[in-house]
Amino acid sequence: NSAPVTESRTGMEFPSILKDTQRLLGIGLRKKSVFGLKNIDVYAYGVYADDVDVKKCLAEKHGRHSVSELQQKEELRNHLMENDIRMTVRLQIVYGRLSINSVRSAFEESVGSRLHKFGGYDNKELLQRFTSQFKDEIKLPRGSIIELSRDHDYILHTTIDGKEVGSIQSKLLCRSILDLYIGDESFDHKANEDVESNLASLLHK
Ligand code: DAO
Ligand code: DAO
Repeated sequence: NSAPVTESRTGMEFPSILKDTQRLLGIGLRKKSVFGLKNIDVYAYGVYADDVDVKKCLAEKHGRHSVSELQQKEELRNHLMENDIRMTVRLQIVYGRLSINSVRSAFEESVGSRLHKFGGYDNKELLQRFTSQFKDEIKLPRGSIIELSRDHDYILHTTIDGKEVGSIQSKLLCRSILDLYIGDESFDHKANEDVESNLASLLHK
């Protein structure tokens, strides 16, 4: 089954398979309120994970578990974020007037808070290494595609419209980015639920 999946609120379409082996597990929407006045839809996102990595890693941990199904689903999502599983978060820009400065400051706020949460101290250096990839000349019109891919050994590759803009090896950075999208306080709980039910059905098949 390889038809694209549409994010219903924005109409953005996501391929169901990425990089040959990564399967779409969930879709969400990143909104932002501006001046407390209105909510803008900034981008839609799709969360993908490598099929083989998922089965290998999660089957070991959950194959014969007898915990309650609800508890198991949350655990599955956490294992996905914690372990060396190849994953991609694909962002498709909806808001057509993003400036690189607003991207940078949103990033510092949202990723910064997660680096603090998981690292326990201010990771200014790591944050700056990542934001230094955001060159002033980058344009992100509506429809632009940013992919944040975690490769084996926790290397995070960033691409914009298919071109790599940088890569950084950091387990903490990878974990922090994934947390934005499928963590307990993610941008869209719909994505968490999708991921949980898709992981559960992958395992019980
Ligand atoms: O100032 O025009 C504005 C509102 C911009 C909102 C910016 C939200 C940025 C979210 C990060 C996007 C990352 C691709
Ligand atoms: O939505 O607050 C957020 C987090 C945005 C993270 C997006 C990372 C974007 C990296 C690519 C930017 C290139 C200019």
